[in-house]
Amino acid sequence: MKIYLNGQFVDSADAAISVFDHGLLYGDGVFEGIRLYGGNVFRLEEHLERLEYSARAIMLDIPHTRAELSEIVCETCRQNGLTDAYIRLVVTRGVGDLGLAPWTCPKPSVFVIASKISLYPQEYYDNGLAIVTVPTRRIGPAALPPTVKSLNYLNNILGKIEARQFGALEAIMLNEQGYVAECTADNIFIVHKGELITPAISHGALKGITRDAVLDIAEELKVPLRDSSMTRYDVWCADECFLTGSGAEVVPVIALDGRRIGDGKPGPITREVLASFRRRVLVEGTRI
Ligand code: PXG
Repeated sequence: MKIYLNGQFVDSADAAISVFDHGLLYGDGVFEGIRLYGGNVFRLEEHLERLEYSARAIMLDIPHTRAELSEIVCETCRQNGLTDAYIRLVVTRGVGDLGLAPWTCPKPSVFVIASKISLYPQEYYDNGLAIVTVPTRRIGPAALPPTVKSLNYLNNILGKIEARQFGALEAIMLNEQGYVAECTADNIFIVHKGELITPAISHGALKGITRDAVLDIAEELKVPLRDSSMTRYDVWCADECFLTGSGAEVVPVIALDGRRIGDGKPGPITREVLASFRRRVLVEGTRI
């Protein structure tokens, strides 16, 4: 496997980052998780824009233009002969002194991994996931805006550990006010009386690229749409529920906290959104 690392393509065994890189020492950096489908990078421009916004938020100057980053991502896929892949694009603060001060890091590190991804097994797309609400709250905007896709994922990792302790693969994280924010690595949607509802970004969610794609799909399918506040009650009493993310794509949820959602099977709108998403990814995107 060839990895792009600071201007070069190197073998994965040689793709090493310094122990003085602040990405490692402090989680000081930003990243994107992107998908390649049938030789097309899905919504690459949107991913690169989000990366730029994340970098701006943490005052990190990405040493590349958007066009350069786009080419680096595509070339990494070509170098590995991939047509379907998960792409991890990372920009760290770079090598610096011990101590938080980011100004001791003169040069950000940039690397891209393009590899196979292990999706949820097909049975979850067919039968749905049972998820739980975890005690760890999604970090609030007053601490670190959850819209920043930073290398510091400990908040979500604590949520993921708790999910596993409850025997679930994914979990709802509430915001500090107790409203549903999102899951540990996915956005959440419910369907109630024919309406599609997702928590507003201001409730502590990442502005997911897949979430945006589903909002477009809902418009195309003429499903009424709302982004608003959402409580666990809304999910317990929903007719349908699904999660979205670059890794998960669109995955049905059939139970929350031991309460069955709808009839306990993936619902018709969920199935339609999933089918539409799978069609879209094959035709939309940047040809590598
Ligand atoms: N919320 C959080 C906290 C995320 O990390 C999403 C929502 C969905 O966003 P996108 O843009 O992907 O629709 C994410 C994305 C992984 C992995 O390695 C994680 C994500 C995406 C792909 C892979 O577990 N998180």
